[in-house]
Amino acid sequence: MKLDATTVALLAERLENCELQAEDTLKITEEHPEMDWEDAYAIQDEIRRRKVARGSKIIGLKAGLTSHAKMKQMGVQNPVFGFLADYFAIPDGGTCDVKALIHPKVEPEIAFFTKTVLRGPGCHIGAVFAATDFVMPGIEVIDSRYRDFKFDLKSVVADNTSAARFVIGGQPVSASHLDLRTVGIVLEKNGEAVAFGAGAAVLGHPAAAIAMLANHLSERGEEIPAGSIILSGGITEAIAVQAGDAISLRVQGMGSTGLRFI
Ligand code: 0L1
Ligand code: MG
Repeated sequence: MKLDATTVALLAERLENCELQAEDTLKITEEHPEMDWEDAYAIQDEIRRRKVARGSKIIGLKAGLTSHAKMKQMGVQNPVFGFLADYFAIPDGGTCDVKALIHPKVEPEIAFFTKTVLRGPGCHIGAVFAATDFVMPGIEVIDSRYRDFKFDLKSVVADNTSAARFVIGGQPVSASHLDLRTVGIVLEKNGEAVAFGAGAAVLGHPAAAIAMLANHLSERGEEIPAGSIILSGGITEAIAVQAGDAISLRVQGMGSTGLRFI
């Protein structure tokens, strides 16, 4: 690590306050170009600790930048990992108040629900299938705390990978009853199809993102707990939204989910 504990705590406080007050900031590597990956995840961990200390529950995890479309959109080459707090969840068909966010975008994803612990190293998609109870369509609402979504990967990791809200809906389906590589998705904004794709856009198979997450956590002595919800990453590039927009995601064989921005 290059940053001391005080700096990590101050950066976590600043980023979390930006999230809670819907204010943006410059990417933190401007001030701390020396920060490394350990620092970035340490800042994210401190944000997580602050939320838990205030009574939030961590209900799941997320993989981000797992598709070539997202990597190209963001100009990066590696996935990143974050956590999902209880208050990020929006009921299916519910509303999301844009006043609580800075510049939200939506991503169509496949959500995995685990029934047993999943741990690396050496986690592979077979182990992911064995540990998965079911999968469902999910829409992630991302909201980078960085001005104009201008960041680098370490700044994004520190900022909990832009996690903000999500909605899950449709049919719970056994992961082995569908070929998640060829499952087609359509994302609609105000009734118009704005993004299309198939599961294979996520690292060749969305379960590969979950395996990668388990292997990443094992390097830090952690695991994916049983009973987690995990967002496997956007299948297409992210779509900007504003108050008044209605978003729905249809996933072949899994039904649909949606939310409205107010
Ligand atoms: O979930 C994601 O793919 C988002 C990762 C962070 C980068 C961004 O804000 O787009
Ligand atoms: Mg995402």
